Amino acid sequence: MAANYSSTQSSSPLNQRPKLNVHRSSSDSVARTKILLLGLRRAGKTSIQQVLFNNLPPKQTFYLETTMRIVKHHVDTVIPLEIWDCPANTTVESLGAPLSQFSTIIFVIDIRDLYNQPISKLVEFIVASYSENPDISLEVFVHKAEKLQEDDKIENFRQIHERVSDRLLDMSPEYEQMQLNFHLTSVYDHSLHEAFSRVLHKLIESLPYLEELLNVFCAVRPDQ
Ligand SMILES: Nc1nc2c(ncn2[C@@H]2O[C@H](COP(=O)(O)OP(=O)(O)OP(=O)(O)O)[C@@H](O)[C@H]2O)c(=O)[nH]1
Ligand SMILES: [Mg+2]
Repeated sequence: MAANYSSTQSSSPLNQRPKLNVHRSSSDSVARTKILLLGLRRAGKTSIQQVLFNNLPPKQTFYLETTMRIVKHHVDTVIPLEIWDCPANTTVESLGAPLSQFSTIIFVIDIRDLYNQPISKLVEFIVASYSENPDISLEVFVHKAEKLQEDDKIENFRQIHERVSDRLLDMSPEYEQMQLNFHLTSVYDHSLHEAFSRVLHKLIESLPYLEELLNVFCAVRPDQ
């Protein structure tokens, strides 16, 4: 199982970049890249969306109410996004859209939640995406990381990763090829912004070319 850790992650080669699934919604003339935000109840999905895109102070996330139905947020970053904040009981069937419409799944797991339930839910979505949309980016935010001391943080992170990998391998050896990216995140520090920025980088198709152009520019104009 290929896994990338946020702190050591490097950008994937061009041929491994997910193909962009850009869809136009009826209420909006802009083609938006869709991101699914999934996870168990109180994992922190809405907090992540609100802190990143609505400038909600992290402490105020305490007052957020449970999400009862899918809420679609339009966000204009470098590329226009549509982020689907889902209730905890969302399944592949109840999603109301095929997984082929999405470019990325961000699955949020509370770092203290080492039990079966979140892993089973994550695996259910991974398996469905493997057949419906193998190009989808699978990102796991091991969230509320600031709650644990450094050693426990690393240990829980490792265990969550190992359990997901073991479960997938038990189901089929072909899942070994799947690329899963794990990130340690918290709304209380920069880790959430860093993780989301890595997710976004993969979605900007022109980024490698821009980087290359800037490198050339710096090489020919070293004095600038
Ligand atoms: N310590 C800590 N608490 C967090 C963090 N992110 C969210 N929370 C808390 O987690 C609780 C649940 O957050 P929500 O954002 O409502 O979680 P959700 O996944 O949207 O929950 P549902 O809508 O019920 O599925 C709130 O009390 C937040 O304050 C974090 O990074 N660290
Ligand atoms: Mg919510």
